[in-house]
Amino acid sequence: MSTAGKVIKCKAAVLWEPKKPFSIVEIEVAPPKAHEVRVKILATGICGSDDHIVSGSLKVNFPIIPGHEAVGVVESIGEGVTCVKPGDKVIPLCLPQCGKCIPCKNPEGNLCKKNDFVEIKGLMYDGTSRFSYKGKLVHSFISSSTFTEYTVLHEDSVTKIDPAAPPEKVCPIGCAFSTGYGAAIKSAKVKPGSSCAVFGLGGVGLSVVMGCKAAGASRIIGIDINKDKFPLAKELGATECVNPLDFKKPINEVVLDMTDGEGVDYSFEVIGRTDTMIAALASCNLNYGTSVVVGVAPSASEITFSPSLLFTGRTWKGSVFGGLKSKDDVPKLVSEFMAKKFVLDPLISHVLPFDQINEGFELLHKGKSIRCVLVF
Ligand code: COD
Ligand code: ZN
Ligand code: ZN
Repeated sequence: MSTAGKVIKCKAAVLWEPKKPFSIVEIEVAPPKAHEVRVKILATGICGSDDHIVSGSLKVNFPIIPGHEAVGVVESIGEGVTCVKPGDKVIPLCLPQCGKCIPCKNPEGNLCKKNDFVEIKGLMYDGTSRFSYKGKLVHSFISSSTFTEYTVLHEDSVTKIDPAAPPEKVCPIGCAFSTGYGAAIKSAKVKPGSSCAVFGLGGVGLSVVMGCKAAGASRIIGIDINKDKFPLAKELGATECVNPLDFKKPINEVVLDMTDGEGVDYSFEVIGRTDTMIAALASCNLNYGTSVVVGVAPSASEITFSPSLLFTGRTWKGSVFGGLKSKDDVPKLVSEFMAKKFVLDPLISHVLPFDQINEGFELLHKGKSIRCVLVF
């Protein structure tokens, strides 16, 4: 029996307040309105940003259904939707691409004006939610909400992918992989034969390493305070790895020593700390080096640094979703994965049933997981 046009009752992981476990409850998911799409989620990864909601460092409206790195299948579409049809395999886009706003129209832009990143409201464009629990409104998260059997997305926030793509393998393309890989190839535009330093070797940092390698970098220095991250970083392309805790001098001086005093051509901060943002900047060449900030520091933090770090010519820039155009680039990355241009398996350290979501977050807290994927 078709569920199109009807309210669907399904399981979802709802967070009622920060610093509490998720409760899996039966919610109601309203049918998609005009230009919206209802999607059955097949697999969803747990990302650091979801954990920022749990820890309280990311300000959102509660109750909320987090999750934004997933693969699903279209259940039904609202009036006027032409980009997908029921049965299509899709990736929800935590960063929308409306195609009409100024950043969408600029070839170098990707922070679509319809984003729910900058000021997180957790509502659809019309200011309402499609989620409710016992009649009470439940908020969505960054245009996606994937810790639920069914979600409703605006058509700007969904993209069709190769139907043969394995859901539990390609879901990191919905966030971690694109964020890291794109930071190297699109935001930094790493050149063949160049040198790179990647600060932080979690799922996003390892994706930066893969991007640097794909771009033809000849030297990729991985930096992390957890040496257990080194073997995988080397497998994915790091030519050497260093642990700042093994040195008495600051890590940027270590990187200069390793590069005959020149510094690297490109450095990436993929931790989310202000001290490592400065260290990464100081690690790149003082004249033509580029340093890319990928990590998001805690909301109230500020940076003090010597302007001479920039005066000599360095470029310091940020990168959101790897600078990629989400709706256009996500399906391309899925196709490249299917064509074996890069691997994703090493990023997926754990696969758990959806009901074990709290165990998945525990693995992340203990530093044991790169990506934990929940399957429905
Ligand atoms: N020096 C070196 N390494 C460190 C230090 C330090 N002082 N502190 C921590 N680390 C290492 C940790 O050991 C760990 O290996 C790594 O840094 C961080 O990895 P994870 O696994 O905790 O995190 P990731 O890789 O999943 O994500 C990191 C981000 C900083 C990218 C993430 O938290 C973030 O800020 N994301 C927002 C960026 C974005 O655009 N997101 C899009 C939607 S979510
Ligand atoms: Zn737009
Ligand atoms: Zn994410």
